[in-house]
Amino acid sequence: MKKKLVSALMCVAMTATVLAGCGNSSEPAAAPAETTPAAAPAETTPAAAPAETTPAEAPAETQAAEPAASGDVITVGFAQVGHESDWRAANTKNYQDTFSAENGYELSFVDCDNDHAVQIETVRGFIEQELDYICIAPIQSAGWDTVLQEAKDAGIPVLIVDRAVDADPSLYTTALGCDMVAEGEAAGNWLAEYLNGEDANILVIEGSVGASATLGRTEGFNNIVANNSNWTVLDSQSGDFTQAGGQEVMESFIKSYSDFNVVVCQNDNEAYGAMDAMDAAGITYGVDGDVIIISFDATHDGLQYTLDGKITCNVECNPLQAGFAEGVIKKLEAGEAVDAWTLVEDEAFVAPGITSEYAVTMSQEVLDGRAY
Ligand code: GYE
Repeated sequence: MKKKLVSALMCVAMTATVLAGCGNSSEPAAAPAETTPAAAPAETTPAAAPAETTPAEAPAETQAAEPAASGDVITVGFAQVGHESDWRAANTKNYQDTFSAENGYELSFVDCDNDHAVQIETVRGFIEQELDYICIAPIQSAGWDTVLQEAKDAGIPVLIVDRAVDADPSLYTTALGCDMVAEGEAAGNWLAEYLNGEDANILVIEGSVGASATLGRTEGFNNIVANNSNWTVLDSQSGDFTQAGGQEVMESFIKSYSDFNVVVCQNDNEAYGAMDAMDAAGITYGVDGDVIIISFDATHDGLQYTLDGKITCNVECNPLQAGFAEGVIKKLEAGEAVDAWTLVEDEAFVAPGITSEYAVTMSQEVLDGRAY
């Protein structure tokens, strides 16, 4: 049941290696339709568009100046976070399927193994190779100004994908991803509705330190905690978005706390590890147990556990984001302006027998209808 990260590991490359053939047949990528022009109509970055680069800004030899219409292959570098979770594996596959040779791309995919310094150097390598476009899924939100300035000086459009950076938006072309604060708030709002006034003693297994997914989900959930005076967050520790990390943190929580009724895991893999730790300690969880588990991601296995009533609420983050990135690149190739920010929408799911204004009730049909 608990998935191993084989497919992602098979695609790991520590150097900028072309792995476009690693994915299987293309799934239809998510359509880049859910843009939020209202949120950012004017902050387009025409200077970053290949068509508008001047020789002074971008050496004439860079392929960034060649539009797709010329028939040239478009080179894209993707500095991916790593292979820490099922979500990441689905996200990687989606990029490899979308930016495939058949679709006219040469993808330089680099798994940065959750190492910020490696990720910065990876982006520098993409700049040196004069790739047409650079996609970055930032491991951490801080520390990006210098290398983003270097990419801008080289005239290479940068797409910040999945997670956010804490940097001046003029340093990159566009950003896209889920609203992590809204995800945290959805989890909290659902919990308030479900508990209906009962006390909550909460343990939080956070994601990777400094990642915007962690910061946002924590902030959003805490916004709702602040409205509920009978809720206490007993502890909050990083499980690094991994199953092993979730298990380790839960084991240590179990040693320190005996009176808790809610465990919030900031992704599905951490929830699998937390369940293993509670199983070993004889602690019951789920709709028929003593502890409510809230998870994030809503990947296939996470939703199977939700359908089984083990995870009570699972807040989605849609990993199929490459279509949005491709939509941006196509616009830039056509010399069109792009939105500064594109929201990838998501929803929440709850175990059978629960109805919620914040979440969809799980059924086999819902699970079967999912693309990941
Ligand atoms: O929740 C987690 C992954 O950035 C949204 O990263 C992503 C998070 C996702 O490792 O499973």
